[in-house]
Amino acid sequence: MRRYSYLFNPLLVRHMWLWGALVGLILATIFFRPSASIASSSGLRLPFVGGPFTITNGPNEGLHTGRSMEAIDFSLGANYNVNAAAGGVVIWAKTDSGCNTSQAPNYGFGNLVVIKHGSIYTYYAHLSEILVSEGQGVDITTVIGREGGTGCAEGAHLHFEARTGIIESNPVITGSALSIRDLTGITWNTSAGCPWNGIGTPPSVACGSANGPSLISTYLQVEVGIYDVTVKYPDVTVVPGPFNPLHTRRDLAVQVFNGSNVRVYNSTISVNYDRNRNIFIGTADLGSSFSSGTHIVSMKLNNTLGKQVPGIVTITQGTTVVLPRMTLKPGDIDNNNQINALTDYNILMGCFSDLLPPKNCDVNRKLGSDLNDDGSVNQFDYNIFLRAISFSEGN
Ligand SMILES: [Ca+2]
Ligand SMILES: [Ca+2]
Ligand SMILES: [Zn+2]
Repeated sequence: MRRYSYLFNPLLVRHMWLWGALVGLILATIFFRPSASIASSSGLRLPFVGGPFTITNGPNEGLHTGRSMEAIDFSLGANYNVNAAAGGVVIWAKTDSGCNTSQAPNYGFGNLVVIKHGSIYTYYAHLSEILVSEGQGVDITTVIGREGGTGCAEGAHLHFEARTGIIESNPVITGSALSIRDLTGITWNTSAGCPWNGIGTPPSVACGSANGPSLISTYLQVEVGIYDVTVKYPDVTVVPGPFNPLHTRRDLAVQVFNGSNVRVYNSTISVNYDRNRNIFIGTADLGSSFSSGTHIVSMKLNNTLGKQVPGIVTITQGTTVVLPRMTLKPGDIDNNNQINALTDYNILMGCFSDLLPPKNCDVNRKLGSDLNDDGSVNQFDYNIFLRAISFSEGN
């Protein structure tokens, strides 16, 4: 939205939906003013590639005036690709062409996507097109939609914000704003007083520019399932269910060795549960100076055995290599890369709790022993463990 028109624009009235709907949010944010570094340190990045693009409204400006809402409007160009700001899971992907003060589902946000990144949620509003579905795991290479002007928007722009503490069944009108004004790539027009503090007269020029990252890095896209939780033994075509993991975001250790058997990548990445496909997906960023060639790749989830991707993986610099889906074996509760009938078993039995409380357990042991991630350590986990011991993967 163009800032200097908002003061006298009847659209402002139409935009009262926002403030009316966000009373809870506003009250919450009066008492919650996050430091400017929260969003960046949480791993968010600008949700598009290339630039620089104009920032038409920053936090506090225009239709975002006087609130801690921290939304930023980017003018990328109509139908420009919008990427996820970090890896996560889509919890909201709803079309809505209305511009009404109190109308669900999106209360004027137009076509809206909300992505969950652990405890942080990012919002992408007014999209011309939505390209993801709810429950889908996404990463920074995923184009989640295209810039548009749906809902209460004077023209095409990307309205982007981040919140925490939302109610997932109604993210549009709940939650507390997170600061995103310091995302890498944003240059504010500080001489014009941007980002504006909401006091006095707002600046009458574009408030800055934003240069999205390029995707010239090399990426490994990974997909992992877990035996007996997402895939039964030994037939990988049988998918058990329902699997409702408590933790939709997990850590995956990824190692890459080059043709000379030198380890050239060793990092733990986040993978996110894709409810539609019953697997965890994620992306390892190998950096922009990765050398092309043939490689060996291995990966390990917490409490599963590590496993090598079959065969040799050809990785070409500047591309995204999609690895074959891997299925990992659960039961390595102490993460020493062995499933041991004594040590791992003892931890599991110490945390076993059915009718009686656990004998010897703590938070980490319980997390590791809860092989099906349902919050309890009981006969289900015990059975998964026994099958893990009895089925050799021959790897
Ligand atoms: Ca072990
Ligand atoms: Ca369990
Ligand atoms: Zn906006």
